[in-house]
Amino acid sequence: MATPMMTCFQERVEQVIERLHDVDAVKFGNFTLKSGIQSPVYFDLRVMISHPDIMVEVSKLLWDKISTSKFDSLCGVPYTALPIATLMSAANDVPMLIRRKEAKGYGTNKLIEGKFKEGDSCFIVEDVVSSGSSILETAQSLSSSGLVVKEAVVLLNREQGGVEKLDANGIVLHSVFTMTDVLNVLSKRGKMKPDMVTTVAEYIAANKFQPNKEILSAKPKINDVLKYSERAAMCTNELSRRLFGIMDKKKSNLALSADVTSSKELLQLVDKTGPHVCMVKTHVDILEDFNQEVVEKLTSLAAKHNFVLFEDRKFADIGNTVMHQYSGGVYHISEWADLINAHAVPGPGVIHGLKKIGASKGRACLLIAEMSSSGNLAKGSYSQDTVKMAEENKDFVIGFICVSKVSSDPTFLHMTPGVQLEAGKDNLGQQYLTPSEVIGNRGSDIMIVGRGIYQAQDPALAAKQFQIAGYDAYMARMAEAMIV
Ligand code: S5P
Repeated sequence: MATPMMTCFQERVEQVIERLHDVDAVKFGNFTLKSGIQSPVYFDLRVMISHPDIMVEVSKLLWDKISTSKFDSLCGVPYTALPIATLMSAANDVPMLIRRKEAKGYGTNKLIEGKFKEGDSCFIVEDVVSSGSSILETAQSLSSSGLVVKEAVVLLNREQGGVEKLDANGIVLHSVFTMTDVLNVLSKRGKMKPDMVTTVAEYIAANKFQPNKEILSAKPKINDVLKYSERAAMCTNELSRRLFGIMDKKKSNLALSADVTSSKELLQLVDKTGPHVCMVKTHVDILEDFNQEVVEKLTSLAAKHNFVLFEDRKFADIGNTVMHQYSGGVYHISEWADLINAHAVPGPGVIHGLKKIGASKGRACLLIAEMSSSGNLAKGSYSQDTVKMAEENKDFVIGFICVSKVSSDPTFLHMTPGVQLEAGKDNLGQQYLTPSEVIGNRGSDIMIVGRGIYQAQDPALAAKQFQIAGYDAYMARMAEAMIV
């Protein structure tokens, strides 16, 4: 029963909490959460979709929470919040946007569905927040498409750091109720046995986010909390030091894979996208009209826009042969490419041969520890042995081509190909992950993007979008490492 002092809003919140309990969206017992933690309370708010009356009331409560804010559109985080946002949008005549989660693989390749223009503000809607990662990921997609996200609203705040993490990323989180509110309401309304009330209260207290110094420094994930500038200072290799410095200065962890086949197209593409990248990767052997003038122009563009030049030659032969391939032939790669890469399959001789040519010129090499294509064989012990080989040759090997972080050494660079704004694949085995997955979740340092940029209608704009998405993911990863 509501007390006379209780506001109408509070009373409605209590009723919804009780209804959620009645339909088993809130359960008490002994549960193992996705994180492996044992919990006496379990929320499965998805069951709401089977109860339209609850959905409608929840959408009204969420709306009442945000009705004084100003925004151009709403965006529900998939999946449960999608229909909730739809109800809010329809009832209040506010446009909605949808952030695509799955690959579309055809058509416009749009990341955000719905009509908007650059600079429009969007309010994010979510059902439950724990650490805030899902909201942050959605916010990053929206902002990389030109939208401004300053606020989000959630039905249930689990009080596990979401508010703080979002705040660190410039987003204010509003919530209708917290886990403590759920406990208070259900115990007051006689829905829980007294010993369960104590157990849940203890669980909430033990898992509650405490923004104190000890927690901030509890789990430093070494190269997650180190800034590019700090990592630059730790590097003994001149090229990796320079590269981290460029990433810091240009706020870019984007490498353009400039896989076009005419020199003119290559130079135009690189000049347009140069301001947004820390690196340009080439396959000179696909140029139909290669000549030395092209590489001279490329190196002057590298100086003009301040990026590193990486020839993706993937050397994979015995030391003596790769020496010739690297220094001679038509391309004279060692004369102009700052960085090259090699497969570890021939053994350390491939590195020693390349080093003989490149080290004295200040060049460096990446080893291919993993690949992005489906069915590739670079995995498990092969990848681990590749990392060992790199560790033994740190004077010349400065990092890896990989699809997730393979070494915790902060002076090694992790570079990941197979990146698009939407996950998916091409029809020849290439597999794509998103910038937030690659940089944010998998701990890579640089994302390599080819067709996502040079096949875009406006490659410079696409490069800018990738630059923002990649840098936002890096900042979010840093913020997360600080509060985990
Ligand atoms: O495992 C790999 C390694 C590399 S270097 N997978 C890759 O796709 N690459 C290269 O990255 C590939 O040769 C191409 O130049 C680029 C990816 O291009 P996109 O068009 O698929 O983005």
